[in-house]
Amino acid sequence: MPARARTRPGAEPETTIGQYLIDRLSQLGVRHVFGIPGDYVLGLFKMLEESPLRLVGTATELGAGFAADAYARINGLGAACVTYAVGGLNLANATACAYAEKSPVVVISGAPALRERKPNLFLHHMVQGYTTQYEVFQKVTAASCVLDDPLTAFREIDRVLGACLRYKRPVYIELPRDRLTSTMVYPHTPLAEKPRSEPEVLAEAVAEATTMLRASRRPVIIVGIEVHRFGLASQVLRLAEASGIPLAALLLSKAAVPENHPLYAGIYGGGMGRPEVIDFVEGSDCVLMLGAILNDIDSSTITKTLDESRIIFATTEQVRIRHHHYQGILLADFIEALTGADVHTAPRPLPPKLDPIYAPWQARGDEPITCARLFQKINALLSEELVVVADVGDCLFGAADLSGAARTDFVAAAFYASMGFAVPAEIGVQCAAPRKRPLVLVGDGAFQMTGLELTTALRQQLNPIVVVLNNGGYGTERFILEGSFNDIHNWNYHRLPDLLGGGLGFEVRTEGELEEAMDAALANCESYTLLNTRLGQHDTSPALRRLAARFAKKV
Ligand SMILES: Cc1ncc(C[n+]2csc(CCOP(=O)(O)OP(=O)(O)O)c2C)c(N)n1
Ligand SMILES: [Mg+2]
Repeated sequence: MPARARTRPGAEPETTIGQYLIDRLSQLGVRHVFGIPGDYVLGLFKMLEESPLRLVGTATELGAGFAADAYARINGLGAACVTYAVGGLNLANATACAYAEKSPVVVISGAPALRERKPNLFLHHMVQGYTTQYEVFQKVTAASCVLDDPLTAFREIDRVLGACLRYKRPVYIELPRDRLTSTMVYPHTPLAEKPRSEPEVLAEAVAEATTMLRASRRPVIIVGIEVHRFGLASQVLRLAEASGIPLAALLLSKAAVPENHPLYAGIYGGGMGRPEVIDFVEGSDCVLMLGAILNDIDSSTITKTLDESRIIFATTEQVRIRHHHYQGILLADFIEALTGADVHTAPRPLPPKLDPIYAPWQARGDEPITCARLFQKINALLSEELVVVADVGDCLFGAADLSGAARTDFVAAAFYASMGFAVPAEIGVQCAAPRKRPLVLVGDGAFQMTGLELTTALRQQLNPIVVVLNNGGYGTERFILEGSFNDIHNWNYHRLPDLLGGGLGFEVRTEGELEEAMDAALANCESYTLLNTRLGQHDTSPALRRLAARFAKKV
């Protein structure tokens, strides 16, 4: 049995390594841990089962990783717990996704006991040696440790958890099974100290940025993903409101600030952006980019590259104004100081919402459903209760345009772009925010990768609405290069409830059927509802069509 914290008369309280890890996660606001057991981690699973944390068993470790990632995006910290190598390496892709997109996930893996490691003996699941998995995870995490020494284990746990919170990136903790119940005196150290900005550097950077903003006539703020991850959204809104500078977001940071805010211009970026928003941003004479991770999906390389001499680029890692680099400034302090800097901009008209997606929805009975009309219907549905969770493929491009009247959250692996993200991510979303209802948009190809995680949704009594965009294969790849490799076997996705023993399924071929199925989905609060939406093989969202047109013009 795992040892619990105890006190010897006259001594400091003691705890075990496993218990300390659980206590720390709990103190930091983690309430769910996603994963699958294995013999190297069974003891920890038992300890977790007996703790206030809730274990959420998933169908695969990849699913656990995506669920923990989405959970972290909403909750501020997430955790996955798996067995050695077969479990851990299955989780590596999801951890890489969390790293690339700045999501604070704690990966915990069991490992062989130190006392069972013998020369010339391979233990089950081993790859090259005992450090293989640790080395792999060093490449996809911000900090990592092996808790092999009780003398340093507590300090190591705090160091690694501190890095997770500070950098909003995943971390890796490996626990050999015979160290789980090793005891040590319970330390009472706070997690890493809060860093501070260098006051003189901050003042100089703010002075340069203020001069640029005051001299500009058409400035714009681009809201990047760090604004969401580091909880800076209200600060950014205060800056926009105090200065009158309009806001645009990137696909990865969609909904980081409310999309119904009166200063919000839309999503800029990629070849798939709406032309009105691209013109608006590229017509700006000063671009204040806050917390952005620049990448080819978000930045509009296909339309025009923004002029470096007009950019104020500030992230948690650097502040660069034109060609000047400032070190040692916190993003939050920079934003705060700019807000107090008395910058005022004359209002300019925001981009109009011209596309049919924004028109009111009226179902046209037997009319076959198209991708554009599906997104129009979804846009009309958006509410504060819904969280749109999009997978990779045309569902992501289509989702970029969604911007209903209400403030709807958005979760997607929009830059790392790993297929199979959305269904398991939905589980993390609803565990973190039980009052929210995930609306999952997923292609048929991506669904075939991780769609069976709906079994986890059933066990956890979650009620997502899952729209499978069934276009008979890898539509996005088909659009780049046609070939038989883009075809996949068709599933009766709507019959999944028969297999899983729960849920509601609908096959949707017409607008009338979409209407009926969506009404039933919204009314079904008990379980998941799946809509197998039959689309033509070459039917794409308006956003993918724009990308195709711009791409063709460029090459
Ligand atoms: C794990 C993973 N494997 C492969 C890819 C490459 N890829 C990007 S989009 C895509 C097709 C997606 O198909 P589907 O989910 O049906 O969406 P569609 O493109 O048809 O809208 C593929 C194979 C990827 N992004 N992620
Ligand atoms: Mg498809």
